[in-house]
Amino acid sequence: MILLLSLGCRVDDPMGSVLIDGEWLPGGEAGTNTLLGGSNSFIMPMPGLSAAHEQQFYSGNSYFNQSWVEAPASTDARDGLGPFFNARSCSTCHFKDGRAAPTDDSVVPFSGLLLRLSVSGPDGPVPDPIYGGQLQDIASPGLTPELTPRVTWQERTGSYPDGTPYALLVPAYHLDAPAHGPLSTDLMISPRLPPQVIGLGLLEAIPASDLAALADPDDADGDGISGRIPWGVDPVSGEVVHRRMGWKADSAGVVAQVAGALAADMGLTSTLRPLDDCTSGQPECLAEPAGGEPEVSDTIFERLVTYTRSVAVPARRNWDDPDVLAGRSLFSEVQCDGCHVADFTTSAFAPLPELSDQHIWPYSDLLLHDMGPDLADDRPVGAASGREWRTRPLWGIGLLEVVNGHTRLMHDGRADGVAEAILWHGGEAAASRDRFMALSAGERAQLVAFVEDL
Ligand code: HEC
Ligand code: HEC
Ligand SMILES: [Ca+2]
Ligand SMILES: [Ca+2]
Ligand SMILES: [Ca+2]
Repeated sequence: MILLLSLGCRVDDPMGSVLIDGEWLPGGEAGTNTLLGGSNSFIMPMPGLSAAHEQQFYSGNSYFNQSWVEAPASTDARDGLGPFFNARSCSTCHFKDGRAAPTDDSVVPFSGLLLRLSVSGPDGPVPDPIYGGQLQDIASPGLTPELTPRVTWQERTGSYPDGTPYALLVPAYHLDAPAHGPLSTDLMISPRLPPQVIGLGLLEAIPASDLAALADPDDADGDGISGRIPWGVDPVSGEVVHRRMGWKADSAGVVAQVAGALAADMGLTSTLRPLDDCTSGQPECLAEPAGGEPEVSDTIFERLVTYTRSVAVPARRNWDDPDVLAGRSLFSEVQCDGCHVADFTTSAFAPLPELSDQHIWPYSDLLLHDMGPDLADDRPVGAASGREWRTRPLWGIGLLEVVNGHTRLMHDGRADGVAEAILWHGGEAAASRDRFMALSAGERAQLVAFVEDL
């Protein structure tokens, strides 16, 4: 059947809609791996890469997986970790390029979930004067970690209109033993789970004009869904761009995100982020030795960027299953695609020309949406308000369980599985959620089966 599709046929589904040629290759021919499942689904290079870029992919892969060490060390190419950090390697949080799960009730340390911090400033939020823009719960020897974060979960029960009960978990965050001075009384916290890092170069290659055409900031068409462009300065070009990375789209692109991850998550400086995450309120942090200036050389940085851009998206597995096809129609019917926009064609992409002109299926408009008070972190950042989140691409989502052994979804991992994720949707997505809830149990299962095939 796979052969049939790649020869250009179309498959009619029972609901009468049509599976489009190539839809089972969400990253396009250049960007999809065709492993068809398994725990290595997220670690493959995009098949269309040139030989030179593929070599850089494998080199970047080793830096993504290696553990960095504190300075000074005999191994100059991998020292500089800390003084404050959350993990020793990218792959601790993005294991096999997937996502870590949030920790259980009161278990420490956090295994990948990050807490971003800010306080109110005269012109908007600014980093906390002592604890900075992110909480690090590990420190180099001799330093005390910033504090001990803890999460507790409370059950919230409800039922579908047909009477089927459900139980959701509501997280609460506790910051124990602040070691560097009292916490600000107006401290704002944003919890973030590490997402899978697949297909990111393809997301960068979507023409900005195609995304802008989807924005409807004043909801002119009256469907209850607005969608704003996350404008922000790109630290590389200095230009105002449509920011594309992060749960709140507060990072311009892969380059900015990698520099930010190195500096804030691991305490590793680069040309773009030359300072560790120490504040003037943490003099012992500022006094620690550095592992070079910068700690991550431009060559290693570029390898990491090429790698992070060119991890392939997995092919769909059961696209022709009748339930999956029915779920595909229901996905549009209840207007999940008001935000999770199915497909785009990439434009010319200078960093990796191989990714140009690909028909891709990320299921996201990459716009900011008000998702209601329950999901709000009440911490504005970049263009996003305290209630806005960027539509998550859904590609690869069905393989998280086989890759990472869990099914925790949404920005803080509060949802276990697709149905719970939908139940958490509010704000602009409330009408779509309600339509989902009103479906029969069988139809709900079909819609979930479709999402799990992505
Ligand atoms: C301590 C855990 C942790 C470590 C270590 C870490 N990340 Fe992440 N990563 C995250 C979290 C959490 C997010 C979501 C951030 C956000 O929404 O602002 C993220 C987001 C990303 C994204 C954006 C993906 C998207 O879809 O928006 C990229 C790219 C990325 N990380 C790459 C890296 C690289 C490369 C490294 C190593 C240099 C790294 N990360 C290290 C936790 C981590
Ligand atoms: C108004 C826009 C909007 C609509 C409509 C919408 N979503 Fe979402 N979706 C989002 C945003 C934004 C997020 C990320 C929210 C967060 O993490 O807090 C998200 C997250 C998700 C996630 C979790 C993704 C992950 O990687 O953890 C799933 C699954 C999902 N949506 C499925 C659906 C389905 C199915 C529907 C239709 C019933 C739907 N969504 C309708 C905007 C929308
Ligand atoms: Ca350092
Ligand atoms: Ca900090
Ligand atoms: Ca609208």
